[in-house]
Amino acid sequence: MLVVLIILPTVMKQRLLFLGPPGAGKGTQAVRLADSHALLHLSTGDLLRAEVAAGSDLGQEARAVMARGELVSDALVLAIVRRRLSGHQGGWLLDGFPRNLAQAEALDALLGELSQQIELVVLMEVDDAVLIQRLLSRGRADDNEAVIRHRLEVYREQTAPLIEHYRGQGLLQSVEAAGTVEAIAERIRALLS
Ligand code: B4P
Repeated sequence: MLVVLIILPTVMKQRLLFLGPPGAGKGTQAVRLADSHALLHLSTGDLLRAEVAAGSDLGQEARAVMARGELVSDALVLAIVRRRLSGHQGGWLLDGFPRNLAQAEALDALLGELSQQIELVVLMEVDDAVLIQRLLSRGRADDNEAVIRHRLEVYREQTAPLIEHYRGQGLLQSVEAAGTVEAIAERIRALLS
């Protein structure tokens, strides 16, 4: 009997969203993955810091909010994301956005308009003690212990509800985000096919 094997090419997921507490390593992993898979890396944190550094009106509005560890206004962040995603044809990786349910719903609406859909949400999970240690050693302007603890509270209150939002859409996969950068990258890569 002749057996014919048909091997279909694996289609990698290429519209991704990284979710997780501050310091989980979203930015660290996003830069690597976007580079190796030619994805547009959209980090709202980086884009806001660039506005602050440039001293734009938007940056002046964002500066104090970020220094307190709170969330910048939804309207401002959404305007940034809309500008970057509109007209972009290839894959993308959203890092640090959305940060609350209002942003998630606005993103759903924007992606509907653009006829694009999220293919995978990666939840990066790691203990608070590890997060605090990582952020203290990074030492960015918003990385002192009081502000870090406040950012963790903001995460729990405003961002963590997105876990159920995306689980309900069947998009969520969790990754243990402790260990070496390479080991975590490998866990994430395994979710893409
Ligand atoms: P973000 O820029 O998103 O930063 P983050 O959550 O603090 O860090 P991330 O998880 O990306 O960790 P990273 O890889 O850098 O937010 C900053 C602020 O911007 C927010 O507080 C808010 O004010 C504002 N903002 C951003 N998006 C917003 C939105 N959508 N709406 C409203 N406001 C918004 O890693 C952290 C450190 O750990 C680094 O030093 C890294 O080198 C290290 N590290 C990473 N992986 C490691 C590993 N495996 N082992 C050891 N160290 C590791």
